[in-house]
Amino acid sequence: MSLDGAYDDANIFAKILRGDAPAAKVFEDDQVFAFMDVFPQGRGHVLVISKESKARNLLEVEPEALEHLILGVQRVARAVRAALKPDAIAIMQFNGAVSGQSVFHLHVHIIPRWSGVALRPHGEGGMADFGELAVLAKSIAAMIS
Ligand code: DGP
Repeated sequence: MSLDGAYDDANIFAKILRGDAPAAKVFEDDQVFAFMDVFPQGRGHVLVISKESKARNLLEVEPEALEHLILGVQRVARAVRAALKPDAIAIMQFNGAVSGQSVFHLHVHIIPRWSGVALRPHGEGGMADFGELAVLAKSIAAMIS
């Protein structure tokens, strides 16, 4: 899908928000939802999405929803740092299939990084064990402030 197009209510993140698909939840408030990426590029890979916006990408999102989203990203990234003690944290976001975007509900990746540990390729890593993701989600959630 290109940068242009209509929001599809059947996308997997919309299903997760509706409770129609499972997710290892890290954090939720009125505006944002954070959960473990099931195809993680590294240990502790979290996704943050807007609950209020139907923007498919950063170019479409309403300013107020973007403000809530990025504040949610900062809050969750701080919790990831506290829980997992990474050496660094990559914040990534893709717009359009050619950039690597595969789910067309705006989302931000939070990926903790450790020195000497390579990142798995975007969209090409295997599926994580859900039980392990649930444990990680709980440890990160405990550090949300
Ligand atoms: P992007 O390629 O930027 O659109 O990122 C989409 C991410 O979503 C990708 O890292 C894999 C992840 N993903 C795909 N399907 C699911 C799912 O059903 N559950 C979860 N938790 N993550 C998913």
